Amino acid sequence: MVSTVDQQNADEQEIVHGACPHDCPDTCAMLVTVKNGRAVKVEGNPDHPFTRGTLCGKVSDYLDRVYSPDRILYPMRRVGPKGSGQFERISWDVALDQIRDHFQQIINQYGAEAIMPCSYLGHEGLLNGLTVGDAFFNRLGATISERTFCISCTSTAYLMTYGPTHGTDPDTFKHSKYIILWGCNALSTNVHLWSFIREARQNGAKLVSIDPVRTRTANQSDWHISIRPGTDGALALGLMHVIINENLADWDYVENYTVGIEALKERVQDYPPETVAEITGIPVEDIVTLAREYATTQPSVIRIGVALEKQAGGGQGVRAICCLPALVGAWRHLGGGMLQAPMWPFPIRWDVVHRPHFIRPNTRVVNQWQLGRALTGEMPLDPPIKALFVYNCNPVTQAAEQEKIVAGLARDDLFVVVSEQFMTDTADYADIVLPATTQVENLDLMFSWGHTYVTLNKPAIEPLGEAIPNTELFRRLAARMGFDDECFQLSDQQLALEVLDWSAPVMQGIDMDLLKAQGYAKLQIDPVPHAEGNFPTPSGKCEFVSSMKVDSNFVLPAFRQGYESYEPGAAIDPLPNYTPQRESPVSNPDLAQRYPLNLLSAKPHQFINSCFANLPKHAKLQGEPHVIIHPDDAAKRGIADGQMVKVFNHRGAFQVPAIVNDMTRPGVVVAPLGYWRKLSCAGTINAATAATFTDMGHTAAVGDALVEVTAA
Ligand SMILES: Nc1nc2c(c(=O)[nH]1)N[C@H]1C(S)=C(S)[C@@H](COP(=O)(O)OP(=O)(O)OC[C@H]3O[C@@H](n4cnc5c(=O)[nH]c(N)nc54)[C@H](O)[C@@H]3O)O[C@H]1N2
Ligand SMILES: Nc1nc2c(c(=O)[nH]1)N[C@H]1C(S)=C(S)[C@@H](COP(=O)(O)OP(=O)(O)OC[C@H]3O[C@@H](n4cnc5c(=O)[nH]c(N)nc54)[C@H](O)[C@@H]3O)O[C@H]1N2
Ligand code: SF4
Ligand SMILES: [Mo]
Repeated sequence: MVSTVDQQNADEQEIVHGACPHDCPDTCAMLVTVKNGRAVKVEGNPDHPFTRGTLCGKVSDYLDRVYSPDRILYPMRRVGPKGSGQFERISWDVALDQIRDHFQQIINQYGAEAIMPCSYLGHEGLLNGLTVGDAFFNRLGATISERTFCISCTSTAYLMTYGPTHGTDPDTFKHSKYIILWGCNALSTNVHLWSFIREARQNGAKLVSIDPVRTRTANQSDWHISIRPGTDGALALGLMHVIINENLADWDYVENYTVGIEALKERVQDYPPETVAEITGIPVEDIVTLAREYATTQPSVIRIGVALEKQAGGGQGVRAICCLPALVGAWRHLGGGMLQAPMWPFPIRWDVVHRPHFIRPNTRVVNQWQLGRALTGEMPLDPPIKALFVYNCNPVTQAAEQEKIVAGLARDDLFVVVSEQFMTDTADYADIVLPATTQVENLDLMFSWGHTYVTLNKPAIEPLGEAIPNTELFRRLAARMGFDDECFQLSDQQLALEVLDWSAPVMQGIDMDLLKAQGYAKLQIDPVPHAEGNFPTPSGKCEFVSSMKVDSNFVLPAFRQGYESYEPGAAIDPLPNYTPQRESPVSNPDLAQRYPLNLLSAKPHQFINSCFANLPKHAKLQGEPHVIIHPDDAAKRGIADGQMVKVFNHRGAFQVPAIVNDMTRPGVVVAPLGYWRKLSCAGTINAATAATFTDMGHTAAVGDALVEVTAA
């Protein structure tokens, strides 16, 4: 048992409490063994009730990342053509001077909005993560970066129904009797939840996986329901049709703790199982059986993944799914209800992390999914973007419309700074590259979007080379720009004390001393929060008909540097509905004629997004980039297993070997995400995806993409 931090023993070995920094719901508590100043081992903290002593296969080799010979350890400037990857070492002083001079010149000529930050959750920490640059860029008056890469759409739909509740605590999944993983490949993407699911199954629970692909999770489930992509809203409405019409609802719960049942009853009449079977491709009997089993086996719980939101109607689809647990009264029970992302109760001080008081009225906002459109001028911007500052993010591989991003980054008149650990596809286009620390080299405090523990990460070793934490980067930049505001003077230790509201009821009994001693602490939350309603919505009830003021342009301020105002968009139906895919035979028959296959992207098992894809051990375990195609679709095109194919549409193309396998549905092809473009044959999946928004939260509908596949 490790009960004190930095336990020192006779041979100068110490164990330091850490936390995995990656963009993963599990936020594992790590123990880092340090010997003579060098980290020699990372392992999962055995005491942490969610980590349970193991790290995943990616991060158990974290030290390969830390000590990789490819780490960026010094500031560099470009000496070859844009994108050539030719750089020379410079000092921090020269790097900061050059950034200040370029910024100053751009501000004088075009105004500060010509500068755009670009960042995401490459680091998940409250100090070094999503919001680390916000105070600086808000103070600068730069364009506001709208960062909706993940769970913006899902969260909007969830909040419309339930408000900011943690929902079903994942720690209680072991009490469930019926678990639905809905568009969630937990064995790859939320692996620590699996041990709780395993316990539930040992106690007799049934596990259902709803996924167009027979993933490793679907394979391990008791029942895999293969669904046509983007039709989940129709399935949920169809399930409610059966539950309501067969009188399987918990009417007492509905009457006392929900609003809008009459409207919902009427809406679901449009979705009888026969219609839903047509839309979803799921047999009628399966729809009916699923509805009956789900309603009558309690406690039941639904865990939704993130891919659901990447469809034109993804938000309303998630809204419809959200209604199910209230309809059947699953919230009454320990281990019953729904899990989206239990991050809502973390008492984050948004005023501290964003410093929104710096934001000037009417500051321009640009969405990062649409970076390619913004950089190439397709999106009319006045002033144009003249400088891009990238940190915690790798847009070339991760954002949609890759060809446009690459073309935009190649602009000679665009000044690009990239803070990174490695020379990513994006860093190749930098004018200035800055070295960033890894997690064992910096302090951080972690929230989680997959459990309800706060975790402390203490630095275990000195920073390598001249690498610095993101917090220090923005302190240095602020000083160089002459910003003398107090917030830019705060040390990491001070920030750690400021970013959370330690007096919030959920933090009762938790202080920094406890975190230093134990490494983590569980928020004080109710394990059965909604047995009697109590939802944090305007009505205090689950809202089948939502009263939340949202429209298609609403984005949570957390995803836009704390900026609240936005241009009104299209109205959103306050009652869940089903919207067909944008790129489908139903909505766009001409396009479907030319490009008949739906391209999906899967999160890679051995990488976290694009992190680790450049490390030899991880790349070997993950295997070659590929596309999975159903045998019927392959036969029609004369494609053999292993053959090199071109996957393409009007937006772009990538080339990979085909895997011919019935784990995917006819009409659906799947390619894993995260492979680096420069380490791939030609392009990667985001060459073919679209940056067009879904119905909510300015998420890009990257799963709603039609392609054709031919022999290369
Ligand atoms: N190993 C690993 N773990 C990760 C990550 C990683 O890159 N690698 N990334 C992390 C991040 S950032 C995130 S957001 C999460 C994502 O976690 P998940 O949401 O679990 O991951 P995805 O692979 O995006 O999608 C899950 C499943 O949804 C299915 N799917 C796609 N479209 C649809 C649809 O329309 N309907 C239904 N029902 N299913 C659909 C896919 O086939 C896939 O199997 O994972 C996190 N964890
Ligand atoms: N087609 C398609 N596209 C997708 C998705 C999809 O399902 N399909 N998923 C989307 C989702 S859910 C997500 S979350 C995004 C993820 O998109 P990104 O957040 O861009 O993905 P990462 O690969 O995690 O990139 C993070 C980068 O940050 C760097 N980094 C890590 N730590 C630090 C640090 O401390 N300092 C600095 N300066 N840099 C650091 C890493 O080295 C890495 O290169 O991708 C989205 N893109
Ligand atoms: S990537 Fe996820 S599962 Fe792996 S160690 Fe980090 S938090 Fe845990
Ligand atoms: Mo994500």
